[in-house]
Amino acid sequence: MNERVKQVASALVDAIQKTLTEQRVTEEEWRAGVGYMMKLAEAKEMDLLLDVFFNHTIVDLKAQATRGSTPGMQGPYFLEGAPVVAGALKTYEDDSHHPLVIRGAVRTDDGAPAAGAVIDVWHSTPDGKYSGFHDQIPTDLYRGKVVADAQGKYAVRTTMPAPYQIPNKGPTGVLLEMMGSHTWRPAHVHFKVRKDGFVPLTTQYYFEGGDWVDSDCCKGVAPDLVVPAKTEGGAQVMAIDFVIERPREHA
Ligand code: MBD
Ligand code: FE
Repeated sequence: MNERVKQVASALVDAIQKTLTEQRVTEEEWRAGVGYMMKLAEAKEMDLLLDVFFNHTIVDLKAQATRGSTPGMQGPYFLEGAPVVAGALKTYEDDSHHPLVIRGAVRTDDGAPAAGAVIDVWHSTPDGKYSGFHDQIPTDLYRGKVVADAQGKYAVRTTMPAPYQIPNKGPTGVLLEMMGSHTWRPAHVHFKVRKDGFVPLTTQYYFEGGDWVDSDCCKGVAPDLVVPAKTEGGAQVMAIDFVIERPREHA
């Protein structure tokens, strides 16, 4: 027996049973639902579907409790082993997409610089794919670990990510469309900021005025996570200061 699993899983089962009853779901519809879940597993989209519908709920709960920066969704495309990069993420060699500079500082919850904090940065290719997951794109492209200096400052160059479309022919995309939603996420950059003794900060940021910022199919956009449009020397600038917090004694 596991008390927590019992509590949460029992509540989920109750909620589903209640919905099946209220909606007077037929046996035929039930079978279609079971078939759908089988297809989801076969297409290896279980994590995608769960992220699309529920990751933002978990993140909203985290946001209510943090003294650090606003958290965001991790999404399904984080890889733990990204290379440490100096100055720039590796991109396609012929990537002529608009340059992007991401820079700012990492501080701790008492305002001190978070020297040596490690920031995992990852985002889509210019054609809206993720390395290591789509089209056999090598895993070291468009992702890397950026190390903050002694003042907590960091900067990294890359190229602009593109809006990301949930694979629209897979089971997740098909369901979203049957539910009357589109399958697009606004262009975004993912971050995971870590330093020993602090709670890891997982978040993602969006570009003001970008397509789908107001109608993200994953409902991941919080006002704090939209950065103002700013350009400098021909590059788009994403200026982000992060705050990481110490673990609480009574979580
Ligand atoms: C993504 O790129 C993403 O960030 C999330 C949260 C869900 C699906 C695709
Ligand atoms: Fe993403």
